[in-house]
Amino acid sequence: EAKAATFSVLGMTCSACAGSVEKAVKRLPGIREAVVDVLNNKAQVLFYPTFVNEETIRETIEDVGFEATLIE
Ligand code: 9UX
Repeated sequence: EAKAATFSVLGMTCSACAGSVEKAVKRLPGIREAVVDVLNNKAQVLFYPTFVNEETIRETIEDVGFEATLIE
C-alpha cells in the first residue's frame, strides 16, 4: 500500500528548482508520485514503504540543496 508524506522545502526560488527536486525524488526506488510546489514550499510524495522511507526522501531533497522537513 502506498503511503503519503508531505515535506516543507525551503530555498526553492524558481520552478526549475522544484523540477530538480521532483526528478531526484522520482529517481529513488519505491516512489509512486512526487509533486513539488515552489509557491508553497512543499513536496508531496506517495511511496511504497517496503522500498523507501520518509528519511531517505528527506535526505534526497537535502542532497539537491534545499532544507527539507517532514511535516505530515
Ligand atoms: Mo531555481 Mo535556478 O532556484 O539556478 S534559481 S534552479
